[in-house]
Amino acid sequence: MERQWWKEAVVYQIYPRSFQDSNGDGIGDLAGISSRLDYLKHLGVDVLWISPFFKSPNDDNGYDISDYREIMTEFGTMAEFDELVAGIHARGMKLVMDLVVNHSSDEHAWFQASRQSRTNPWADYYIWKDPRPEGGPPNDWQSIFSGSAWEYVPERGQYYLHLFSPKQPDLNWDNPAVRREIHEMMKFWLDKGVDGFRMDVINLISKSFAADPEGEDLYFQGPRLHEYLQEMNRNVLAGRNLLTVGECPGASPEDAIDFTAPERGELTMIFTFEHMDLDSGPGGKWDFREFAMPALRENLSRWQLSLHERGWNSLYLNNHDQPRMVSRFGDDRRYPKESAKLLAHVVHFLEGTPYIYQGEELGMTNLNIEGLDDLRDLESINAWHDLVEARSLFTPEHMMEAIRRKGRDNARTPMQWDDSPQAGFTTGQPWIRVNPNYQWINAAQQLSDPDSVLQYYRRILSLRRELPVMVYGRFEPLFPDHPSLFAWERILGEERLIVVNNFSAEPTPVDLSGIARQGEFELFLANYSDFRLSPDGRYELRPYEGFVLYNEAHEREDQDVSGR
Ligand code: TEU
Ligand code: CA
Repeated sequence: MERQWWKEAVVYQIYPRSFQDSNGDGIGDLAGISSRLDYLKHLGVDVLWISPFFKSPNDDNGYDISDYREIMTEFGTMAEFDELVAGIHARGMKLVMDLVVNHSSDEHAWFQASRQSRTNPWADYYIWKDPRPEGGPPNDWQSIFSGSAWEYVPERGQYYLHLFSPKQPDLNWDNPAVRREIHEMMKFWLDKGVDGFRMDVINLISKSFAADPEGEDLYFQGPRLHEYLQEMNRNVLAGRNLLTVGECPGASPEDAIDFTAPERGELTMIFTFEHMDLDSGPGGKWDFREFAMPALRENLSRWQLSLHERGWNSLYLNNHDQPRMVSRFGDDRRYPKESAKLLAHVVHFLEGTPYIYQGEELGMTNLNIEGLDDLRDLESINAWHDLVEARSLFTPEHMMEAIRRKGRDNARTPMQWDDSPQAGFTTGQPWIRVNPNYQWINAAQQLSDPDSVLQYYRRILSLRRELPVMVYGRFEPLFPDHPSLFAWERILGEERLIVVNNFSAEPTPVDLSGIARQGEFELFLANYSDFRLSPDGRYELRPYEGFVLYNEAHEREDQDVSGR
């Protein structure tokens, strides 16, 4: 078991547009993040992953970059970026930037030149194809944001590929000049103090038209993908001890081992999405289904057992593309605090590097989207126009419920700092509506409430720094067929953790007498502050109740279990 800083770290994801506004224009910015670094240090996170802050026309909120070496106008200046990096490092934290190089913006100088003709130096920086003989796009590939994945440009008499929006043309990684440009750009930011990269849809960079003409597999991994990652590693990453996490929709555990096995020289970890599609039907994301814990348990257990000592997992239950985890996997109406703390057990007590999405540590919930006016995200807006208006595949009622449950705007409401107007996010008009529950779900209130979700997260993060078993312990499932219990052990030498979670609103008995001998374990953590160890190892768990036991195989200072 090779120790690595990025295995022991906890990462906090910031969506800058919604984190903290510093100049009253209703849009979060870099100076706003700088003003909240003490809060993040107090929370106890080690790494900040900041979603894109580069020059962009914001067709997809920064995931469409028009200049990779300039700061987005709304977010601030390069001087403010340098100040932010200095502030992060001064507090002993690290910065991971978002590398969005599967595609650029169509307003990037490379594309503006490339679209002019077939013979300019940037002509092959993107993926251009002739129309079908009978006219029309070269094949039926669909964009992930609805509609054809091809856009016609009369100047070239050709179509260009955009797996996302038409303003996000895919870069041609088969062109060595493109790869060189990207490597040099990465070095530019490393020289400015960046400590790692989150790589946007990095498993899509190698295309193959022959292998998948009808585009059945939206997230197709092309033949030269691993070659390009190994080249990037050799030319840029190697020897710098960076955290690199590849966003790899569609990746399997076997793929993850190919990406993260140390001897392969590619990435330190990836984001998988299998557990993000468990409440989707055959019709995809908008064809929503009720969440069922056993499906999540089965999936996460398989990834734990598959990657142990062969690769490395990332652990997350929400981000800027997914609905809030307490609303999706917990019960944000009857047991908001209990289920938020319970879900933290799932993210932080499995083997892998945990990721906290801004506001998760407060138990922030979905927005309860009321109508199209609430929407800002092109994925949801395009899907509405396509699936309801254009092709009537869903009724307006179904689609609105689908967006209410799965829409990305749920994750993008402003951070809830306090109960002042606009939750302390801005003194202006926020770019997206603040969730009205900020009056009782906010950082200021929770900083002074010992029993809050925030204090529970602080407790968990401080324990991770103390106990190697939490980082490196082997995962062993418990009660794998129980209808509502998600429980497991972590084992590292003599050290053992037992984690038990009741994922239902019903009281649930659990018997640990055969697993934890009397007096062998101490109570480590419990999301109901009055939970106590039972001498016979039998418990009647309350709704969304969970706890963590530890077998004292490791000397520890303080004895406080409830996160206080
Ligand atoms: O997301 C890629 C991706 O997988 C998303 O399309 C996701 O599956 C979907 O939105 C969930 O419905 C990355 C970024 O995280 C996302 O914000 C960008 O919109 C996208 O790439 C294009 O850059
Ligand atoms: Ca601002």
